Amino acid sequence: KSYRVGIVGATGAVGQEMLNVLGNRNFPVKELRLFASARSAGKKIKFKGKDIVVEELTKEFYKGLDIALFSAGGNISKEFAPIAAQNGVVVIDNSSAFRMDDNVPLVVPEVNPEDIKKHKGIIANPNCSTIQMCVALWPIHKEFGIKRLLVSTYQAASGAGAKGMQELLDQTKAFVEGKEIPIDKFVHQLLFNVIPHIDEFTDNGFTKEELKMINETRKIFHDNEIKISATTVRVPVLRAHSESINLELEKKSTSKEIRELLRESEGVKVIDNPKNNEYPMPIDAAGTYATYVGRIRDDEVFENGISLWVVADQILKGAALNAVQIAELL
Ligand code: A2P
Ligand code: 11C
Repeated sequence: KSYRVGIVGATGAVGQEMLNVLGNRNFPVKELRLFASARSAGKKIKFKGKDIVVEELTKEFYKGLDIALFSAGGNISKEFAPIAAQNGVVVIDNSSAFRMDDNVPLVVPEVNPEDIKKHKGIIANPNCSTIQMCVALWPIHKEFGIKRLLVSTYQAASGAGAKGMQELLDQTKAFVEGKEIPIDKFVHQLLFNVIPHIDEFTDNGFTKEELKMINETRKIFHDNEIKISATTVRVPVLRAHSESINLELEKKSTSKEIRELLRESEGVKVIDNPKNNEYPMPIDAAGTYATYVGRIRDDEVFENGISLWVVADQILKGAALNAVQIAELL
């Protein structure tokens, strides 16, 4: 069997990679349709050597589709995803619009694939920084139980989409040419800076990005007992997010055991040879599918403490790849 697939937001950073991942993984596509704003309508994009013309997204877009992959922002998802779902199209939505909705499964295929069965037309793809953390921590949680989790992120410009990456490049060019640094997508200059602010601030002082990491992880793990705190930070990296994670575990373990466990875990690659300067870095993770873990160490800061470092291409595993993996499970 093969499927009629639509990509909403096909011209965006994630949409483009959805196209690549569908092709690279030989997803059984009978027909592929691409949707974006009126600005992009008529533009041609290649899929498996053939040109596909981008269509403007309208309320009729769902007709003739089996699956729709959405990555055009929360407002577009809120408006168009329910229309598709009500008409029998299964939506895999990369935005934050429906993630915490009780009727919407929130799925990382390496962690909770069985949740897909409960869908009522919409399946949510988690936030990128959440996905890579869940892939790395789920095997540890299953085996040793995570009681407390502290995470600080180092998130690339690509998290803000194609325009985010372009802004970092434009700022670099302006700096080299001695021109005024353009600031638009990020609230401050990102070049030569770090910005401890991703998404909007909420009343409790945390940003929405931080709350996504906390709440989505609990939903995906089906565990509301884990104590989680997050600080999410934008860094002047083009692509791939990094995370520093400190864990307090229920059961005693050693860094050696954790390293061996992760070596056997689905979707994870361990790179942990600090004596040879080998550890995961965003520059190496960019463009690849795995979630990389390194710097695994016993940490006396907590009882049964373990610290580690996690890196993944958040456009791929954090978005496009995870969405296509969900479609494959479907
Ligand atoms: P477009 O390129 O026509 O603006 P990114 O996350 O990289 O910024 O990409 C956002 C994606 O969402 C793009 O494909 C963009 O299309 C799409 N998009 C933005 N606004 C709309 C809209 N009003 N209707 C349909 N697609 C939209
Ligand atoms: C970032 N994680 O890096 C954000 C982007 O909830 O899907 C994804 C926002 C979301 O900026």
